Amino acid sequence: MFGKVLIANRGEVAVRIVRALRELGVTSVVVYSDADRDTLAVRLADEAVCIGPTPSAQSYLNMSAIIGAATSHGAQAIHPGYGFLAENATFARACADNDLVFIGPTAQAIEMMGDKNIARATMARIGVPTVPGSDGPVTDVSQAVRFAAVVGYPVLIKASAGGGGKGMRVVEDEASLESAFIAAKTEAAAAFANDEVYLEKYLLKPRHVEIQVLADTQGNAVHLCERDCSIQRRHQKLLEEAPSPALTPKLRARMGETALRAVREVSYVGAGTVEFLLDTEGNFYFMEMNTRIQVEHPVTETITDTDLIKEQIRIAAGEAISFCDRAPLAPLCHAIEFRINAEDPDRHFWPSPGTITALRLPGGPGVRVDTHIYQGYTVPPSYDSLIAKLIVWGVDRAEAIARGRRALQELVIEGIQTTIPFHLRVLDEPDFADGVVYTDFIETHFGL
Ligand code: MV4
Repeated sequence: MFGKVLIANRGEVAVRIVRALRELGVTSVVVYSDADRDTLAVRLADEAVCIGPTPSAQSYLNMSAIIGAATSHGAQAIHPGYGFLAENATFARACADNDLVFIGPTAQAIEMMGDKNIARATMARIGVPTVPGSDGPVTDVSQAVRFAAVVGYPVLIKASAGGGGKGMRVVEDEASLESAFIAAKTEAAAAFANDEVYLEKYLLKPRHVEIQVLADTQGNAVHLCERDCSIQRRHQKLLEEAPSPALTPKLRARMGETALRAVREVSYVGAGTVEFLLDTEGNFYFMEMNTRIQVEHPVTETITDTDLIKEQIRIAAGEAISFCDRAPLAPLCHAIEFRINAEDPDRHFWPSPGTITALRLPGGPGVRVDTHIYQGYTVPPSYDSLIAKLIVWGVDRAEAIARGRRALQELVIEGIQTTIPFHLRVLDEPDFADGVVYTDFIETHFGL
């Protein structure tokens, strides 16, 4: 095991990683920007080092400053958390070049999954179901017209370098294909410096179901069931749950095995997530693979009784997955995570930074809160608006929902606006209670 690990992140995930390291008996070093001097991770970590000014380009994305801090503080490994440098192949390589272990997959695996078109082609080649579409990039309009005619409208133009909903265009008919194709390419070029696009049939009313996987360097690979992330607003997840209300044990086993086939094909190592769309007939299609630990990992930790951050660290240190001979194939309970953002749901979810004047965290049975906030903490305007994750669980979905409602009512955050009241409205929707959730849920139920 490592003696010292550097955490290249901030906020609740930095706190989460400090906790895992402490339990493993590993010394933690957290980096921070000028804006984050007074944060909980800085207070809880064994060591802390300022790596630059507030803008993330000069701090949390500053590779040389982070690697310099790791080297000068004697860390053997770097945990990137999520966001920032977590899926940056250049950073993973820079770590290796400086004799530092990047706690995550290889640069090669990050690169290959980062190109959504290559990832899709690789999955199609090994028989993982993909949405009907172009086999490869679409380079001119006439080619797009031909593919669209074969798969049928509506079609979706996606950027190869995109993902997470960025650079996508829905096309309803041939008349609008040319302008959408040009717009998608222009947008992709500006956003990713890569204008390559491909085409898929656009699925109506899909659910977003993703499989958590772990693979170690000793040849073990396990899946840890699914998370249902259908409740999103403009590609920002609001709440996640597991198990998915849409899966049967048989479908779970098939999706899990499919995700593991993907993992083995690319010799994946570490924690990862294979994203699928599930259509209304129970067909599932590979979307993309996230080569990082995700925000919603506590949902999986809860339903499988595991510690994914500790497993990531163990795997990076060359150890085997601690439970690889007894991976839970069925969820032990039902869990829901509510993302508490410093945003005003009454004002188009506009960011609401500021000082937290009063804070009451919920407790009692089936409640976990992952957060870096405290009374008197000032949420800076400079970063992501996630300030807490409330995770609740129960023996079944109904109990988890009741606990969620109860815990959201106990949770008080004063001084800023948050997404707490919006979550209560979601829980009150009859369709949510019935598990009838699709990726257009927020749009259709709230007009947002
Ligand atoms: C799709 C789709 C429908 N058909 N692909 C959005 C993010 C990216 N990961 C994939 N996305 C979608 N791809 C086909 N062929 C609908 C979406 C989509 C979506 C997916 C997951 C969660 C929320 C979503 C919201 C809108 C669209």
